[in-house]
Amino acid sequence: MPTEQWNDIGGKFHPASAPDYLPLEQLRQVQLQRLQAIVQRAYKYVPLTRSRMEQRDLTPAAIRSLEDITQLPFTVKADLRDTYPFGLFASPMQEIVRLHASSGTTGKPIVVAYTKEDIEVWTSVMVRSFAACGLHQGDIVQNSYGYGLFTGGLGAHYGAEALGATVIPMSGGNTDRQIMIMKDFGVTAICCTPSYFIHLIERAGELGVNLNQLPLRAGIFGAEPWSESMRQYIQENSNITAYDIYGLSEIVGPGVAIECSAHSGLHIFEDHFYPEIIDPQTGEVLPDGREGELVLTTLSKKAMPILRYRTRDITTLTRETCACGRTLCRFLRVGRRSDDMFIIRGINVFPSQIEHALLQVEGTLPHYLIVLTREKGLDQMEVQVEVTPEFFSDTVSVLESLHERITNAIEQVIGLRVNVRLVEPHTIQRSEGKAKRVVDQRKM
Ligand code: DLL
Repeated sequence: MPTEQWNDIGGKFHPASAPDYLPLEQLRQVQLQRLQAIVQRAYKYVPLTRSRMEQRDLTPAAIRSLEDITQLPFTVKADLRDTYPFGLFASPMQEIVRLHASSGTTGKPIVVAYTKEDIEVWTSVMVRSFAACGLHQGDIVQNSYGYGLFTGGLGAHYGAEALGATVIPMSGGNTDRQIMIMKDFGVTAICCTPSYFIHLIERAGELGVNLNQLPLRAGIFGAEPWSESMRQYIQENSNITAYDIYGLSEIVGPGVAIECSAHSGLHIFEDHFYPEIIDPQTGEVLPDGREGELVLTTLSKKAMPILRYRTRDITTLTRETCACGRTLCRFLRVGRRSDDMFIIRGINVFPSQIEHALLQVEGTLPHYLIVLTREKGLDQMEVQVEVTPEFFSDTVSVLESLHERITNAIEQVIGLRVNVRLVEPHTIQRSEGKAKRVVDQRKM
């Protein structure tokens, strides 16, 4: 059991966090038992899993060790779409107490289901997440993740409440009101997307509210990729500590993994979500320390057990001991997905690379949009970037030199000279949830 020395939360150690510190042998035992049970369940109740296992001459008895997981077939997003709406459920509707849905890029959403026990597990991993970020009873949590079919709002809500904190169910949007409440209610922690928090910083400045003087001390940011430079920007401009929270609807929602006070990767709640890293091209499992696609298996989901889900999120796993004392393995922040990459004149580019380059240059704001077009058969890329009001009102030569520095910074990162357009503050549309960074007009 952890002692006070692991108490990185500035409050009392939360009992729900005990599984974070399980001795490894015990953790592996729990994982194996749960894996065997979940494979049984999926095989018995989910026709797609059963038929895929049969095609491979597999029965649940094949899972004798954790390594045997590699024999199981992968699950991909299209499987959820193809079985829309309820085809992957392993519980009868009478036992399902909640449905959420995530908007797909095309057509129908994907639907996910929870039994009462699933909600309890989800709540427990959210409690553990908040505790790892130093939140505790007495904290006032402004929950600005969207409530509704998106898992962010209710996931964070249940967790913060079960932690014993006071929850303000704000949902996204209505920015001025968010700032008023943050100030008047003495909010100590906020949950939202990092891009929305940047919008809040900016709007607070315009309204004359100094975030540095508020009791706000922590932000639990996730649902979209963000960079280390973005963290620095946030921390410098609001005097809070920014934590990265990761999750996806298909697996549970937020609360799959969380940063601790060491800020050196996100701890996966391995007792409920079993991680692997694969080569996205070949599907081969990669050893720890190699970058690849994160694959997750739900170990305790009743309503919708998911085996070896290909997240498309690119990261690296490490099992090295963390300074916080948790025995859970970690992955590095997810900076990109294997499918948000775009190819421009043969060069693979990720939006996170552009973000990183922009934030290195003084005078830019973390609001940008990448627009891809095709002119006479040739791909063009324009990066629109907002400039601080001070720079924007400066002389033409100052702007020209800023333009040059940005163009060079991007060229250094991606190896291509692209068109940069400096735009006035507030020109790029703000998001209340996940930010849209790329507009691809090439197919039109
Ligand atoms: O975004 C769940 C969530 C809500 C996570 C609130 C964190 C906070 P989906 O809408 O299904 O679920 O989107 C899942 O978002 O596969 C990643 O590509 C991306 N994502 C989520 N968290 C992070 C993060 C929620 N911390 C997809 N860093 C995932 C990078 C993230 N990407």
